[in-house]
Amino acid sequence: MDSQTIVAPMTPAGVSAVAALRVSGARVRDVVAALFGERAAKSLEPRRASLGTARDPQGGKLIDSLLYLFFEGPNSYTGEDVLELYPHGNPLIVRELLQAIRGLDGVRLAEPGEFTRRAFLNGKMDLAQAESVADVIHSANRAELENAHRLLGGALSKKVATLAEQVKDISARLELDVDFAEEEADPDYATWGKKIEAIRGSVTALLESFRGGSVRRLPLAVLYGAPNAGKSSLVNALLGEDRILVSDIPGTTRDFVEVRLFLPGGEVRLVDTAGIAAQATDRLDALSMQKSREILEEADMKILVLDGTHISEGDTPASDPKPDFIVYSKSDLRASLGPQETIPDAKGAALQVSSKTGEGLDNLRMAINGHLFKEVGNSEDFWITSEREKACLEDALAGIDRTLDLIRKNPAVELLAFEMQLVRRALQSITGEISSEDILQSIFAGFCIGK
Ligand SMILES: Nc1nc2c(ncn2[C@@H]2O[C@H](COP(=O)(O)OP(=O)(O)OP(=O)(O)O)[C@@H](O)[C@H]2O)c(=O)[nH]1
Ligand SMILES: [Mg+2]
Repeated sequence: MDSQTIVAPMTPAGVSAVAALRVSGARVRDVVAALFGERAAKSLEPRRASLGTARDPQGGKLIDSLLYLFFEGPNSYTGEDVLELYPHGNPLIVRELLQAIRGLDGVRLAEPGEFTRRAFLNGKMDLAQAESVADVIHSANRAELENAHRLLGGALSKKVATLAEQVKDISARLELDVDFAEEEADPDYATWGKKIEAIRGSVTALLESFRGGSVRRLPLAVLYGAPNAGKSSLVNALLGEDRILVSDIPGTTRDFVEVRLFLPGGEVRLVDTAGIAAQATDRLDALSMQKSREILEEADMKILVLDGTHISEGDTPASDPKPDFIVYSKSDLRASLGPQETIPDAKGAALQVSSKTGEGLDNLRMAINGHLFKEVGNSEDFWITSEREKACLEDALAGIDRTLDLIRKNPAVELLAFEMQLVRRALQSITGEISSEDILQSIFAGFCIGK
């Protein structure tokens, strides 16, 4: 590993209350001395926040007054000495601090993921955990986040270590068995076959759990229905703000409008569309309706909004496209209607709401949440997200299949031992017990700067 000290901002460029920078390496104490003075460096205490005035080591010009925190290696994220700085979140300050620090001898800008890479190389975490750090940062919903935390906690690492241990164990005992069996009889291959089948089952299950997370797309719910049904009002009510123009003129919404809605399971895209009438009134109207139909094709959840004050046979669930959920709007106005107009029941997939009084809105949120987000499984469950880990498991599986094949043919034990060694190596490379510079390069290049 190169011995240079590295520095990078941890927060994105832009104005914020506070920004954060991280420095890691042997020269961290010198960085403190250069920015805050020798006295500050001498009195540096691990894990104690200090308030200081950072000055440019070159000209002595004031950069910012800020809080900083020192972690003494190996008790730090990277395992090296680490300094975290929390200046005011002005990009100008962040840039000046960065320049002042990287201007020092032996200090350079960190590459993406380099802090985590050092954490791996210094044994603070294994490779599967290091990869899950990126998952924790990029999880788009609650379920993904929980999974990422399980991986970071070592759920996969433990599982894989157990499997690798079992392979080693079988391999060792098989050799012993063969030694003893020597002239008398063949070893009991059937029993070993069963044990290897069990390992095969675990590896296959892990492989099948794979869910690529690289193209993260927020789930999409689309509201559609006849003009004036109350779609735009509903979006405003769900958001709690008057975001979209609403009027009693049918055809108020022309283009579709997208907003973000935060639900317990995560963030979703909610789209309000132009009302779809049986007949277009003009060319513009036809174009609007066309756009509504297009976005509906992408929807993960199609929510049909029906005007609850005008329920007639024509606009019930048979509508095109088929809804995943039906909302009867304007429930506040229904009180004045006769009881004969009952709302058709769509087996729990329908709800009455009022954008005026808020009736039914919470239930609608929960319905969208339930439709778009999977329930998080019990705390033992996790899925793998890394293509690299998937490839390692595929290698392991191929090796297991070759081993089983050999066993069926009563082979030389050396051949079996060789194949099982390959299986073990494939499993071990998941956690990085075996890894190469190329592999590390490709993993950490995808990380954020400063992580
Ligand atoms: N009383 C009451 N009026 C509502 C409610 N929701 C909508 N409205 C009224 O219904 C009319 C149409 O509402 P919009 O939200 O513009 O309907 P829309 O479905 O977006 O209509 P288009 O954009 O034309 O397709 C407006 O006059 C709203 O004030 C409700 O829950 N209660
Ligand atoms: Mg509208």
